[in-house]
Amino acid sequence: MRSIKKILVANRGEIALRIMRTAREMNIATVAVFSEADRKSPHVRYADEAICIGPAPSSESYLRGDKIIQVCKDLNVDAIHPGYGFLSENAGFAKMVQGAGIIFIGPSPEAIEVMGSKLAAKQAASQYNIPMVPGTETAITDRAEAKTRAREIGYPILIKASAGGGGKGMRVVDNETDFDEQMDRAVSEAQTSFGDGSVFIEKYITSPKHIEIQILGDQHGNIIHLFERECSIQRRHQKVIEEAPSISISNETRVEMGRCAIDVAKSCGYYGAGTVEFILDEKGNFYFLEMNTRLQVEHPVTEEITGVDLVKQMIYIAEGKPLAIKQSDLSIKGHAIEVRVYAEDASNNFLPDVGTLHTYMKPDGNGVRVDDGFEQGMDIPIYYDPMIAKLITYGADREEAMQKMTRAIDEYQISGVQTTLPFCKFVMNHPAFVSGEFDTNFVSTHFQPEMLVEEIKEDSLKLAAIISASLLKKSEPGAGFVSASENKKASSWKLRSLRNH
Ligand code: MV4
Repeated sequence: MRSIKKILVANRGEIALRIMRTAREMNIATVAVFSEADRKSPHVRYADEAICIGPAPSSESYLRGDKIIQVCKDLNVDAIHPGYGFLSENAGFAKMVQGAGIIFIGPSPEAIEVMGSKLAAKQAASQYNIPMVPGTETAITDRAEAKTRAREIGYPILIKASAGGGGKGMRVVDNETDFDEQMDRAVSEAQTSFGDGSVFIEKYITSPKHIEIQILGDQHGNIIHLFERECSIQRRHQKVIEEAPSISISNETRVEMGRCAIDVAKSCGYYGAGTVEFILDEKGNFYFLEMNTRLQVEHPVTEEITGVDLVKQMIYIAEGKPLAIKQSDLSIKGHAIEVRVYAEDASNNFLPDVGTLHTYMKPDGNGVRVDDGFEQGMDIPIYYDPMIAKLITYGADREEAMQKMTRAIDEYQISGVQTTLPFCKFVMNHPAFVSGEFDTNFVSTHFQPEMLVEEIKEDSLKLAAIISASLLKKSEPGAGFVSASENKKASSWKLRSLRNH
């Protein structure tokens, strides 16, 4: 047991703020690191101390583990929270952190390493009774043998890179004629992308739902699950809408999936927060795919339905405390939905649309949570993921959460960049989404860019009205976009950063 008094957050944007807020609630001091592109970001102002670690490209800043560890030494930092992306699933970094006598708020380097290899993960999980998609258990070395196995499994099959993840390095093979060509491509892609050409094959489940289970494990071998998140609405492996609970599984399946997720975590001695990913086929059978060894983007929906602050639990676990929550303490209350607001133009093939947030007014009110890392007037840098915010609504049931989401999307006013909000509203009101009859093919099955024309037109009219109203207001003394209370907040932030620099 070692208590944490100061945390460095090795990340940026909304997740950096998310983590620092919990730290502050726990009376833990916070250190931000930032790149030259993020000098004016809210996460930098919010932190008690902030250090610039390099130029804009992440390879020269947020991925510089050596610099980040040096900052920890200079500022007497007890622990690093890596957030998601960047260094969060880098076993080498976690090891370096530990080696420097700093706590890594996350799993052990060994667990990161095992789960970072899909084949090693499946192998570890195979000690337990966990359903897995039929396929090869080891990397393919003999092509003729692999073809025989593919024929046994039955086409279509999927070739996956063992070192891949999030859909990278996957290839569908429809029939034996295509096998060699696709295998060559998969191996060379895996080699160039991951520096590891190991691939394996699985039966291809053509219309799956993506369901994942949140788990928490402590350093004393206790592991609990916090139910599922349904993440099927995605495009090109980028999730757009997530919700909890899933309307597609029975309570029996939920209990069984939870048990499997806990066993997967046990198989690698897991501690910290983690997510075990499954796919569900049309018949309702589920299969374990892989485990993500980080706090995920979509974690808020789990927080909403369970009332658990996952970041707080991660910090307690990192301090060596035993989990204070028992499985029997947990239940699902209500329903939560998250939409990701990306600076992307959905009517133009989701092209990233970087620029300045001329107008940025977020929704509010009962059941609405916005996790963001930007403010009005800020530029969205080209160097990083174009996610502006996560909009989360919570209701007594799914219908109420959807109603609140539609209302919240209507209230959200952003100008200067195109966003995925009109697309999210389209999904929220689509019969297939409302009825729950959707799978990972939702976007390609139900969406064409022309469908957004009306939405966007309506939106820009509303925005024009708001902007002209605010221009009128600005000419009155003491009025404008920013409320008095927001001004006060901004000035206390300013005072804090002045004290520290
Ligand atoms: C699959 C699959 C179908 N069959 N495996 C994509 C991300 C990676 N985590 C695993 N993925 C998939 N694996 C078999 N055997 C379909 C997908 C998949 C998918 C999974 C989850 C969420 C979205 C997806 C979109 C396309 C394909």
